[in-house]
Amino acid sequence: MQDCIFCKIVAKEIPSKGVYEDELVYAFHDINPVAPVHILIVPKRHILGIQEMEQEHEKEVGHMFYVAKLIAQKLGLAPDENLNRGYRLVFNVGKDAGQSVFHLHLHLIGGRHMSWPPG
Ligand code: DGP
Repeated sequence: MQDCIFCKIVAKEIPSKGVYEDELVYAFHDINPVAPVHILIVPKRHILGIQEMEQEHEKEVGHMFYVAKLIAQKLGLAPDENLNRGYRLVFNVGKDAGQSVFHLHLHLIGGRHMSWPPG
């Protein structure tokens, strides 16, 4: 999609620090990390956000979670047998929730202790 920053990142027209890529998704480091690890997982196909998700997008959205798990394992964030460590997976949906880029993306955040509820 024209003028979509994440479409341009997927197309490598804008540089990014990639960590994973396959036919459905691309994952890269967030430019403005909120934790020691902050990765964005985006579908290659332009989807505005979860607010515009259709059933036909289930494959991509499900895959985004699986890829998040693989990246978290690779980066040493996966919970151990006592469920210590861990990470957070977040979709911001709409402006009140903090969505600022309107191309679907899953935040993978970790490497520090996190509190609940989020701000
Ligand atoms: P959200 O607020 O949920 O829409 O998250 C958008 C994220 O995208 C935000 O954490 C900052 C990140 N971001 C915005 N522009 C760029 C960019 O050009 N490169 C990278 N790597 N991240 C970006």
